[in-house]
Amino acid sequence: MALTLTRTTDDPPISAPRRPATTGVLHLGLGAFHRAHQAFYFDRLLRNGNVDWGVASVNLRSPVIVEAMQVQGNAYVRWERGRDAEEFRTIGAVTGSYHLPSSRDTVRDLFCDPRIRMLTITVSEKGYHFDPAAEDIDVGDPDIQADLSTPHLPTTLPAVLAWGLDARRQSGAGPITVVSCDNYRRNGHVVKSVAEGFSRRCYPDLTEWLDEAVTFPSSMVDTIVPKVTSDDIAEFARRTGKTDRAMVICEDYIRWVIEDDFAGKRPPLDTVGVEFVASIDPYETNKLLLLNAPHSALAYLGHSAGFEYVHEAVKVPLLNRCLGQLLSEALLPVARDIAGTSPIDYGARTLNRFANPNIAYRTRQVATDGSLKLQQRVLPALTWHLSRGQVPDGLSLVLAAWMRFLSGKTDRGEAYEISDPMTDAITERLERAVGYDDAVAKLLSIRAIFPEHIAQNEELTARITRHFIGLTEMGTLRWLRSEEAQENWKTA
Ligand code: CS2
Repeated sequence: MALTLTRTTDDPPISAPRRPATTGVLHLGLGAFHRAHQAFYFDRLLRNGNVDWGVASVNLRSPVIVEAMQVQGNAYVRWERGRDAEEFRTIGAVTGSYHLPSSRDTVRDLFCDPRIRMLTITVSEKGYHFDPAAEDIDVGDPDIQADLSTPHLPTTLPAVLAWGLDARRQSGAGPITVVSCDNYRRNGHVVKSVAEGFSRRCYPDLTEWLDEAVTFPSSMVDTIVPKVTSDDIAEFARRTGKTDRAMVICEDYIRWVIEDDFAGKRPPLDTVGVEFVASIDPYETNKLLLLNAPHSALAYLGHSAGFEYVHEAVKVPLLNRCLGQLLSEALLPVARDIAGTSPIDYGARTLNRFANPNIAYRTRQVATDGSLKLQQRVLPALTWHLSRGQVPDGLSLVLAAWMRFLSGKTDRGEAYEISDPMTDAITERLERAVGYDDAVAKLLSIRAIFPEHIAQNEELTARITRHFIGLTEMGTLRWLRSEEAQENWKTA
């Protein structure tokens, strides 16, 4: 990728932190998003001289990034890339990196540290093991079953939370605020439900304490963080003479909104750009609707059409028009009013952000875990329209594009693996399906994804099927260009 970027900070890449912080935050899920987002805000606090909010970061499964962080003394570079400006910034707010399976005692001690008042989480949607119908942990999930039988060796988020918080209760370390930073609607409610669900079964004394001493405010996070490649690391080394195996790349847009419901001391994040609000509802609705939904739409259509990256796909006039239409007809009508942020401007900015040529975000990365992502990003808007007797064609197209993606082959016949927690259910349905209609019907019949009112809507099913056949038979771009596809938009 050609970088025509200009600005760098004085900050020498990967130096030791200016003033070491005391650990005030525990984080679960030491992925790139955490290093580019929450750690950045805590680093801003540290730069302002506020040393109480360093972050101890724990990875639940892989040791790879933990080892890279440890080798670098937990410092790493956050490489922010706008369209024509860049910034290298050393993040020094991480005070320790831990791999849960090999550091259980240390992690338990962190849960029991009274200086830690906030616990943040990024484990992606599937990490919650949440059963939305039961508002509980997914007890059918093999990982949850394993944790239920050996709760002292937790591996999943619900089990780790119950185990760690129970240790905190017993230690008398006091209240704590748990903040989910994943793209889940009402993510505070989701994380509370899974923590309670696990506690009820394995730590009965904990449930009352959770009510008294722990709060779970929902939060909305927003910044695009592509996967770092070995080429990126090499390019960084060429530019700076340093090798950073924990560096992150991100765009120059960032936002974090948190419900103001803290148990005890609240970090002064409002001094570094975080917004504390009474209700997260409009913020998360608009983010999922106006950023994540078009992101998924573009990912499924773009990937099938042969585009590896989001910024390439969004430049294709046909796909760009399609997203514009999706936004104006299906998504913006559902958006909420927020003082100071117009949904139309946010939506337009979204397409601009996708087009940033210095952020190489893989369409495949967005396309993974569709069975969970679509439930958060697309189905609520669909429910909104269906309850008003409308069937927006754009949303039917997104679902058809996802179904098309599940075939495991691009329009040019290149094969790829489907990565989704519901792959088994999906494959089983598709293998039994006879013809397009049946495939659509069978996928819609997966109740863990599609509620009855969506699956049973005949007009919606017909529209999805039409798009599914068109996309598969003609290929993505030819279908979208066809008169029949254009006609569908008009009749919605
Ligand atoms: C993306 C998100 O991969 C995906 O599913 O839609 O990670 C997106 O980049 C972030 O939510 C942006 O805030």
